[in-house]
Amino acid sequence: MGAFLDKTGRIGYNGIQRDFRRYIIMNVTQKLIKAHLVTGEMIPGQEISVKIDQTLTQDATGTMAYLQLEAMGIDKVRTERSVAYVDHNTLQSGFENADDHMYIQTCCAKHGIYFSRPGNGICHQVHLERFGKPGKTLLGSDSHTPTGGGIGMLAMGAGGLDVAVAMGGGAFYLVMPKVVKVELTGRLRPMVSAKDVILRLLQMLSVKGGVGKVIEYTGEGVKTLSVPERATITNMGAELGATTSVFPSDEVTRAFLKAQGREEDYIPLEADADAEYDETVTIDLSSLQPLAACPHSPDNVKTVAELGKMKIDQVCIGSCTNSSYADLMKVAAILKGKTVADNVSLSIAPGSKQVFNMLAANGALADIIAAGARVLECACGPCIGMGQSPNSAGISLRTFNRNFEGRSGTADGKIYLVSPEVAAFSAINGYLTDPTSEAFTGVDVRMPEKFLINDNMVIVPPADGSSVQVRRGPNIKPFPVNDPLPESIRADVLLKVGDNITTDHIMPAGSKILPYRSNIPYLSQFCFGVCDKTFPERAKAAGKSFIVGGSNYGQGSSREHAALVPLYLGVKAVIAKSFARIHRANLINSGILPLTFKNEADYDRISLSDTLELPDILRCVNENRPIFIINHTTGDRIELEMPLSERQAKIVAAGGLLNFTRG
Ligand code: MIC
Ligand code: SF4
Repeated sequence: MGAFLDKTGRIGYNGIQRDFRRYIIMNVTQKLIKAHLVTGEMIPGQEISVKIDQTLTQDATGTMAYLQLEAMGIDKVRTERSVAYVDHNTLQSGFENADDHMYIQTCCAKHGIYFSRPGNGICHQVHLERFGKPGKTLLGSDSHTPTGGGIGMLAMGAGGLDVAVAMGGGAFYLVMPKVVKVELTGRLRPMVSAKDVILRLLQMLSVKGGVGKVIEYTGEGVKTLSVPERATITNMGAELGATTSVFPSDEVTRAFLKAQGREEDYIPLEADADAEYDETVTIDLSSLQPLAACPHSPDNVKTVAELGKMKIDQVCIGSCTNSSYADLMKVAAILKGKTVADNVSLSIAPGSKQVFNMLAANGALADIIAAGARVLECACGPCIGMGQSPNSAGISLRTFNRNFEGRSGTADGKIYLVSPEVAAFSAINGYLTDPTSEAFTGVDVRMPEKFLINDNMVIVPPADGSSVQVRRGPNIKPFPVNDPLPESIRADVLLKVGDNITTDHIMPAGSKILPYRSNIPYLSQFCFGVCDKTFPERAKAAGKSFIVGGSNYGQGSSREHAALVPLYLGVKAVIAKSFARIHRANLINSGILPLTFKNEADYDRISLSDTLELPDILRCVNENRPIFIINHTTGDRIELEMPLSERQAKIVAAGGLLNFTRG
């Protein structure tokens, strides 16, 4: 026990003499897990827990995480570094968002958390630049936390409650993942981008291809990718449903950290020569072409060439996937001296103040402005529907990571996910453009030797925050807490949905709703609004209900609101073909049962409005007995499954993690 990663990136063991250190053949993922393992065995499929070194929150999930931290009675965070970012709810069209920012800021001062002020940038971009460290674990209340895998971190997304527990020094529980080796060979051709690498992988593996897996990149091609390029790839690994994605930490990583004035944070970390993997995929970087994910799923990928010169209405450049200095320098070079086409609205949101400042200092921003781009603040912005919704049935090209139906704020908007190169050329031409077919290739952006470093928008917490008064505005309402699991549950099916339901379906975001992330009763009116507007009212009236879903239920965001709001509305269980990782954990944490069909075909044996009963469910959970449900409407008896670890069974029986931790 007591394994750690030493300065050379090897696993060392405390209490064993240096010379006798065991040295076992491992891949990067296994090394990172081994060095942080608290409980469990590293056998894929088994529950393990790991120590968390760093945490991050963003404001849309952060308020809930800090309310939960307070409810757990934690005075001061026990991590090496915890950072709270404000990047999602930066539109201040009323008092709500500003109130939430104030709440988070004062909470940070009280509990020892660094506070990244609004304007400083998108959490994942800033964390990569200023705080992430190879060899460390990072847990974030945002599904794109795996961005940190770009510098060799084990970086995972989770619900706010799990992040609150980690801030209090508690371990993070997860299923030991399988490790997929993605062998990169060759080198990207000019105008083909890191975005095309991850889009290709999504095309190959699909939005559920990564569930229960870590995607680990190896091979000669790795060396040809800069840290921001690697981060684009690990960021969008979230769309594969993967637990996380990781690159080795090498000389490229060292150069990045050095340029960020943090060379001392570097350790090398690579897979041992004969390391084993559960699966292998090979991608020849030299053979890739510019790609686009078509509406409404990140895995609906086609080549830009085959889509042809489609007329477009909007282009949005930014988001935590593609808003680095290098990305925006490429965009500026393409836009220089040109004008955005008459039929196109182009918006650009730099990922961080560092990026924005550097573009301003070197004149690239002037080129962007001169071309007619609408420059937005450094924040998530249009990616989460905070403004820039496209026109009716509008076609929008975005360098973002998600194109779920309705997420842009325009119900019939058609969103295509593309690289910065495709986005910039298309904005000028007014139609979808394959950049490899353009004559202009004068884009050769090098990583700067030194980034512009100015952390003045990060507030360091006082050593003793005990006298700080936490300021709570009227937008902050208490969050719902479940009752312990009853002996049996009888209720009606109030919603039946299909495959790949996203958390954006369950609990939409956007500028009208997002400001109410701290107000579950208000939010509840919009639950499943995209699928069935009558659901909230019917669920409230019924008092308790079941939801039936298809496969990969709950993919996408880490927002625990997609569990807390159903909890508030009385949903007792979701019966689905399969679940996405973070959402399943959030359901368990809320005490909502995540049940799966033993035989997927039984999905057809339950209809909307059927009355179902889970007899003796408490005993089944406590004693790990087979679970079945009775369909009183049809008389059917349907076998279900709910594989829970011992700890998860206790959480579910207690009615959620908060009840469980409070004892
Ligand atoms: C997203 O991209 O969907 C978000 C908004 O960043 C979410 C978090 C949230 O819903 O607040 C995520 O990815 O986890
Ligand atoms: Fe923000 Fe979009 Fe990234 Fe989510 S995916 S963190 S909304 S930029």
